[in-house]
Amino acid sequence: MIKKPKKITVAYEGVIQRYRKYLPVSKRTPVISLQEGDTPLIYSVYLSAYLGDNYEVFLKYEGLNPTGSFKDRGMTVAVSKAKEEGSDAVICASTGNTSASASAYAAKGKMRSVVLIPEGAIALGKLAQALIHGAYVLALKGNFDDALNIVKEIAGKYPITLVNSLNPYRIEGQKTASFEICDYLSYAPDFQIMPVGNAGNITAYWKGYKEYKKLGRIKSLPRMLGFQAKGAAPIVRGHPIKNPETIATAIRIGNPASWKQAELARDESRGLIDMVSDKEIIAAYKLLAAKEGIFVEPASASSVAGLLKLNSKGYFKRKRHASPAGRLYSRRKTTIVCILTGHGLKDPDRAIKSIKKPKVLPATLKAVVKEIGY
Ligand code: AN7
Repeated sequence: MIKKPKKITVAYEGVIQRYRKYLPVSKRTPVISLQEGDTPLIYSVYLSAYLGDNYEVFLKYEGLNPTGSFKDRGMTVAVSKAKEEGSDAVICASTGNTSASASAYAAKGKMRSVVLIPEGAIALGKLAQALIHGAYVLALKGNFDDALNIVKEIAGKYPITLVNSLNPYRIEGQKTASFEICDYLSYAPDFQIMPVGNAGNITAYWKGYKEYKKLGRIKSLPRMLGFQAKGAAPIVRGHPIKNPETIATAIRIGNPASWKQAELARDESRGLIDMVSDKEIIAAYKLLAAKEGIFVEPASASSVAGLLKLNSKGYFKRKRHASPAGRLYSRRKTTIVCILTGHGLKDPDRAIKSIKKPKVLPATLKAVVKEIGY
């Protein structure tokens, strides 16, 4: 008798395969994937205890995507669709992570990539990524907003596909992160906190939550709480910032492309968009590393900085019984999810600048033992 072969376990294949029915892809779409997504939602022991008995805080660690940031979720869809439509080149402006992701997916898809970055203002790891993946990297004497204006014009005139989050496929891919959160929790969080730069990601998460609600997968929607850096907070201040400044270079953006959509997410969810200072960002950055063992880049720490800022004002207590769905939290704790958008290794310079340098000793047992206190 011939034995039936054992069922072959198919490895995880990335966000397009997992969420295919909710994405604008068909059988004809060539899937260009690096197995992005499926990132951990980590229960934060420290922050949950810090907020108190009625709260549970989770950290969505998007730094564990293949190129180290959430951009991969959007890039797999944008690059696959570009390929499907016959394009052989992609272009983006970037504060770093978009360029790292675009160049990796373009390499996988055998496409050319061109990236425009603000000179001297992107983290070293991100620059290394774009270069090693073979992108045509151009450093402009200007900021991200200047670079974005140029790539928009180029993509409008020449046969090269724009893969900034103005490309709607980017938003489609990135919405899968909210699906994962809901699938994991089996409900939607009460609050979601995230950094806001060009505002594509807050747009994407909100779209994802609304779609899951419509499909009946979740009963309520989270309040969307976005945080900009104080020196780069156009949405909070209500006008574009000409010369944005912050150590969180990823969100050093003065005129976000998805400004209106971010305000819509804020208002529809009855959330807020606020700002945190570089000092608050660095404090949260160090806290995550020291208390949770999670290394993020500074921009990502702004979500936890925002959590701490709102908590100190009693925000979560006031809002506890008034979620958008109007339900009371009798059966479970108030759930807060902070999005950690990028990996700490992206910006090693910042880590080294933030912490005391290692002490230099003579290479002897005696010196080491004495120094560590034995
Ligand atoms: C780690 O790479 O804009 O509000 O060009 O890299 O969707 O822009 C990066 C943005 C948050 C903000 N966290 O997201 C780029 C770029 C990290 C980021 C954001 C970015 P959006």
